[in-house]
Amino acid sequence: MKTLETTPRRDGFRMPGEFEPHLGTYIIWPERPDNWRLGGKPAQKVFVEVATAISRYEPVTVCANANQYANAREMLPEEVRVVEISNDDAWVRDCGPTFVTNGKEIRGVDWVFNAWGGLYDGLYFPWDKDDAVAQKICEIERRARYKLYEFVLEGGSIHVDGEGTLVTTEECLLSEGRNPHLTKEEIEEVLKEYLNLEKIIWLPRGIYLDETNGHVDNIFSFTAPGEAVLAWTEDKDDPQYEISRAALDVLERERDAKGRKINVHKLLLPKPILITAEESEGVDAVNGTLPRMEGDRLAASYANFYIANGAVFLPLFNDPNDEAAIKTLQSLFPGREVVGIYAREILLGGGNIHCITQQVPAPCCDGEKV
Ligand code: KQY
Repeated sequence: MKTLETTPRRDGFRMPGEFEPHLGTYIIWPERPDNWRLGGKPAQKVFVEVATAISRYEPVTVCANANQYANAREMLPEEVRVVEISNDDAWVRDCGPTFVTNGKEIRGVDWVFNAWGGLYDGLYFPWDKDDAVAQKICEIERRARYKLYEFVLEGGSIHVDGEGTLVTTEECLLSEGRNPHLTKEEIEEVLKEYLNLEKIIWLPRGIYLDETNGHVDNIFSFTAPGEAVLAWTEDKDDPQYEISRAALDVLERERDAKGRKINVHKLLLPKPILITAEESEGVDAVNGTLPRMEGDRLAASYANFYIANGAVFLPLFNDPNDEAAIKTLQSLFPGREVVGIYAREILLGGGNIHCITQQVPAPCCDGEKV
C-alpha cells in the first residue's frame, strides 16, 4: 500500500456524501468488557443484526480481534466477510479511514486516533490498535493512503454533503484533547486540504452528555446536498433544547459551499434513556475507562443512522418517537428502504449505528444517488 506525500485537494480527490454509492461497509466486532456489558455478548447480537441487515444492500466486512475471530465468524452469516484486525474497541467510524474519490479511484485518509481526547479526557487507554485500523483497512481495500501524523480526527465528528460543505461541532474539534496546538482557522485549513472543501459550518455543541465531546453525527446529518436532519426536542426544560436551538440558529443563518440555504428537518429525540442497575453491573470497572453508572443519561438520538445503497438503518429505542423518526427519514429517502433496529445495546457502549459503520464509497458515479 502506497502512502502519498500530497493531499487530496492537490490531487483532485473529495470526500463523497454518505448518500452517494458505496462499494461496501466496514464494522468492528465488540468485545471489550469495560465498555460493553457482559463481555459484549448482548451487543454482539445487535451487531450481527446490523451487519446482516446492511449486507442485504451492500457487501459488509467485519473486523475482529484474534480471540474473537472464530466467534464472530460463527455468529455472522456467510455473506458477511470476517477478517482479523486488532482493535481496542468497535468504533470503525472513528478509527477507520475516511475515503476520498476523484470519480475514478478511491484513496483513504488516515487521521490520528486518540480515543476521543487522549490522556486529557479520552475514553480508554491505550488506543494504539485502533490507531492502526485505518492503515489496515486501506491495505485490505488496496487503496493508497494520505497519512496525517499529528492531526487528531474521528470520522463521527464530521459530516459532508459531497459538494464542498462540512458540518462539525466546536465542542469536539476545538476540544483540549484533540488538536489544542491549532487555531480554529488552522483546523479548517487541514480539513479543507484533506477532504477538499470550501465551507465549514460549526455547530456549537453535540448531543447533551455525548461522551465523544459532541460528535456531529449524533445531532446532525446531511440526507442530500442542501437537505439535512437535526436532532430536536420541544422540551424547554431539557438541557438538550438550548443545544439543538443553537445548532438550528447556525444552520438557518449559514449557506453551504454552493450558496444554498440548508433545508433542516427536525428529528424528535426519544425521551431521556438512563442506564439501569443491571446494565451498569454488567460492565467491568477499569481505572482509565469511562465508567457506566446506574442512572447515567445516554446520548440517544435517531440522527445516528447509516445510509447504505438502497437503505437507511436507524436506531430504535422502544420510544413513542420511534415511529415519527422512521416516517421522517422515509420521506427524506423516498428511494430507499428505512430499516429500524432496536439499538439500546449499542447505545450502552456510547454510540450508535452510524458510529459502528464506515462506508467505502464507489468511485464510479460522482453525485449519483443509490
Ligand atoms: O462515534 C461514537 N459515538 C463512538 C463512541 C465511542 C464510545 C466509546 N466508549
